[in-house]
Amino acid sequence: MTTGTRAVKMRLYCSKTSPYSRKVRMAVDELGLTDAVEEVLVDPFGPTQEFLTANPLAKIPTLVNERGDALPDSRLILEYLASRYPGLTPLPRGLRRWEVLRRSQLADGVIDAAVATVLEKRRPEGIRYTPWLDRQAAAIQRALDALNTEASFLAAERPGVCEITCGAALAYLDFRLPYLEWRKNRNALADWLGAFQQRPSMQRTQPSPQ
Ligand SMILES: N[C@@H](CCC(=O)N[C@@H](CS)C(=O)NCC(=O)O)C(=O)O
Repeated sequence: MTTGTRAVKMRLYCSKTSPYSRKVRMAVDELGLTDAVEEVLVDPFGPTQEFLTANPLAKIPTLVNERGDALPDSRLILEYLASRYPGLTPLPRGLRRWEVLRRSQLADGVIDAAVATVLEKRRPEGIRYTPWLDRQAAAIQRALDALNTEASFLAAERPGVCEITCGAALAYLDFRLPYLEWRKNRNALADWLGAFQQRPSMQRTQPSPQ
């Protein structure tokens, strides 16, 4: 009979195409936690009861941690993992903290607008709302212009929450909205992603159909 205790694995409800899920999957990889986190692939639009019990909002990613608490948002999960496990560049203290959080929020906003675009385009053509799509595209372009002017602050080594969010956002544009040609006139951001994409955490979390 085995008397040893086995560490409880965390469970990550996620998909291999969701950019929010990718943020968490990258962080798990960067933190060397792949053996400690079991990925449970779910479709938030066809959810299982088990997933709905973990997250009544039916959104991925959701992380059920070692204590059984379900964390229902990528930013929250990244904060949780970064506070418990060493490996990511921590948020700076003082005023620089808000600069990093501001940039991360812009990148999260790019993901929000890109996901909204993808969902709108899934509606039958006759009931797609073009002004809404135009609004999302314009928001993406403006936010990328802002990030491009600040790309020198993004690290290629030992990423933090901001780099992970930017990497997931830009790679999602390549995956779902390539027609936006986001690299045009944004060399700094394009160069940064080119280097960042070589990281194993980016390579191992490439989108794939489930
Ligand atoms: N703010 C959330 C957004 C999560 C989110 O919207 N995920 C999408 C998948 S890419 C989802 O689950 N959508 C289902 C829905 O909106 O009902 C986060 O950062 O985790």
